[in-house]
Amino acid sequence: MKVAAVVAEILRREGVPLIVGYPVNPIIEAAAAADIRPIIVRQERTGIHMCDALGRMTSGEQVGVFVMQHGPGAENSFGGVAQAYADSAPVVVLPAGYRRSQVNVSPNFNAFLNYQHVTKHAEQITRAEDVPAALRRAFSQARNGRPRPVLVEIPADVFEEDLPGPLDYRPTRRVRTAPDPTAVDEVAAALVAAARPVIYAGQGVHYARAWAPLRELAELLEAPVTTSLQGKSAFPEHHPLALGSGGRAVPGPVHEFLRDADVIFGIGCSFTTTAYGVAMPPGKTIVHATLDPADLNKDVTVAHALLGDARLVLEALLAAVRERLGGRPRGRAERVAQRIAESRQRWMERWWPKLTSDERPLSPYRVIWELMQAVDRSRTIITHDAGSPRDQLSPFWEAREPLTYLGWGKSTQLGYGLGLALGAKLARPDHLVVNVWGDAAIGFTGMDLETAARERIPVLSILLNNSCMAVELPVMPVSTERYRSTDITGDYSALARALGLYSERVTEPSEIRPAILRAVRRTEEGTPALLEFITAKEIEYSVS
Ligand SMILES: Cc1ncc(C[n+]2csc(CCOP(=O)(O)OP(=O)(O)O)c2C)c(N)n1
Ligand SMILES: [Mg+2]
Repeated sequence: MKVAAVVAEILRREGVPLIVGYPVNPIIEAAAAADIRPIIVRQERTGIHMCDALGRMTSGEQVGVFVMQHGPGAENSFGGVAQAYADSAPVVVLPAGYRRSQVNVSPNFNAFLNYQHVTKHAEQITRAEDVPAALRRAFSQARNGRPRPVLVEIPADVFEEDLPGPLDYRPTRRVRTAPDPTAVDEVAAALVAAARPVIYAGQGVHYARAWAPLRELAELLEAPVTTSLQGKSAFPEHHPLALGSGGRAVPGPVHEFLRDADVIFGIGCSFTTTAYGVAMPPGKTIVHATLDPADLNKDVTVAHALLGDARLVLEALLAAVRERLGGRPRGRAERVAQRIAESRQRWMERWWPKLTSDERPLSPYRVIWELMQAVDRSRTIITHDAGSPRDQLSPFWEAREPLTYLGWGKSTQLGYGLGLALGAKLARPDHLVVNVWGDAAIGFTGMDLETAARERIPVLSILLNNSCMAVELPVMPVSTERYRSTDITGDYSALARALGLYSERVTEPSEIRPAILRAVRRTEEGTPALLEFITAKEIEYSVS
């Protein structure tokens, strides 16, 4: 059995229904022969983003596998792997390598060496017989602990060899870790004693599918809940205790309630310092539950800590809090909910003119607001891109069902959203999947719209075209004035049509919703669509 066939058989045993890749890598042929669908992208970065979304959308159950060639393929994949590392998504990355005699010789790109700091585990195969053990390690690491990319580099001449003897491979599994019972008791006491607790939920809640116990704990403690961008949709945002998600731009209640809190309970989060997340105000008692000990006391000083799978942590806490409260909430919920509703209303009143604006060029806020009203949100998965679209979308998009919003920003690569949407659509073909991006973002990965058409992955792409990098205007006034350095141009609906998509260019406010409905219908018929909205250079965001 040749090494590529061995890899394909291991993928089959690991339950991998499809791989994403870019030639040349012998695993593509071997996978096809083993009835594993290979999806070919137009550049490696997008393919890795797709795998990243497969992992995120399935709570790590289906680990995406990406394959590419040695040298340029491995070099060009770096951004995708770095993004998955920063935003904690599991991906098994299988680059081919230069032949063993050349792989460690300058200037050949050595994936094992170069990917050290953007993977949680990387190795380079030197003998055919080591392939099964290396893949066992890779899948086990991808499934366990903090989800992040892993990499196994297989030199080209190893692919030419046969596995000596029969394949002995058992699929790997996820094993959950439960928290220290003493710490559970300590944290339960701290949460019950808190006068104004706020819960801050991160992506770990999605990976652990801990949505139900999160909600139960919030209702029992009668505590308001906010999320990180990555954790957005972990708690229903139309719930009376929901503050909305954090990010650079946030709904009004988020800062207000965090400022007012005495205890902040972070669950399945890292409390990482980032421009695309809320900073915890000073002087708060921080309670931190995470499965990664490296997170503890990293960016915030922690008063109480729990280590473990978010679901097991929340279930243990629920039992301990219930016992302390005699099984019932204390009657605070109504007052808390009322304060949240008042705060939200003040915030919405401030933004209402933009959300309903009749201006031309269109307000991006109006486009987002119309989109939210036009689609069935409980069956829609949406993601933003870098730039203003993220800050315009994330505060106002009210996510109701778990994993209906793919938020990101620990790294923030322009063009990430399209690959995420393609991967999410593969994971949830019955959902409408939308990416909202700007005209700079499409410049990075727009050619992969062709992948959507060719591979029949009917996503809806919402392009906010303001003919510039608006988010950079405040920091580039001189270069803009003298050299038009923030200006960019393009007819992206023509581009999308040329690549096989359904597309419209929308300039009239009254046409926003009808165009969205037409495009959604086309996606339901199997055709990906791009709507290009000609928008104003809006640079006001909900940041305070
Ligand atoms: C790969 C990469 N390079 C640079 C940046 C920095 N950056 C963030 S947003 C942005 C411009 C965004 O422009 P656009 O997508 O048109 O959105 P707009 O703000 O105009 O709505 C830049 C240069 C980035 N996030 N990613
Ligand atoms: Mg722009």
